[in-house]
Amino acid sequence: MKCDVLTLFPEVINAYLNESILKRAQENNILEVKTYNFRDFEEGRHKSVDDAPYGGGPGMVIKPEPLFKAIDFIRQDGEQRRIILLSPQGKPFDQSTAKEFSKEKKRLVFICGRYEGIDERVRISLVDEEISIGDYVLTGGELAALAIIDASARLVKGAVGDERSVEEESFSWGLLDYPHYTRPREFRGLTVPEVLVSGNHKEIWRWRRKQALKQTIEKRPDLFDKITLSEFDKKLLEEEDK
Ligand code: 4FV
Repeated sequence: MKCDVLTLFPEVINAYLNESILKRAQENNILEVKTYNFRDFEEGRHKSVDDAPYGGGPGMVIKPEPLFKAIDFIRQDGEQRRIILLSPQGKPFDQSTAKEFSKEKKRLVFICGRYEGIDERVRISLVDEEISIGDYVLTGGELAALAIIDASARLVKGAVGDERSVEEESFSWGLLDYPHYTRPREFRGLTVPEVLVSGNHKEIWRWRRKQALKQTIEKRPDLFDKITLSEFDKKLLEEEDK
């Protein structure tokens, strides 16, 4: 998975990517992330990348020139690219998009806005797709770019230690996750469900599937409505809890 991140704060991106799983993924050439400060592509003494909005109103808008020049520059290597703008107007990001990006052969270019946003001509002429990580307004697109790179890169084969942890995670079934427990067996009077220490892997699997289904019904009925219940799931949900 190869990415370019256009941002006014490359250190924010590098700081997060320089830890843990994502750091190792870069060391193992599973993930490559290049950051570009698009202020570097602005001429003029002040290198100002923003200006007042036409039509008036509060705040500032990022000018088209530095972003067009930055994209022209990175495209010189002739590599195929998908140019992604992070914004609240974008298509909601989800696990299926993460899966798609984890397999993408083209370089993913993330444009991180700041201020009120970027000049519309960037979106019209350069952007292939717009993505949102949620219905709220951030101060910048960096967190959105990091969330998308994180959720996608961890699905690349070899990124996480045990592949099962991404294959078997409930979201890959379209469900919320089942509860997780670890030692101690009893903590402040709170105990671990018997089935999980029974060694009966079939029963453990049934319990986890049932918990994932129940959690999704309770917490995310919108997600539950999207899944097709198997006969097994229907019987599981009808069964009384042991
Ligand atoms: C955002 C989001 C987001 C909008 C103005 C950056 C900010 C500022 N990006 N999902 N929600 N972006 O709020 O992706 O330029």
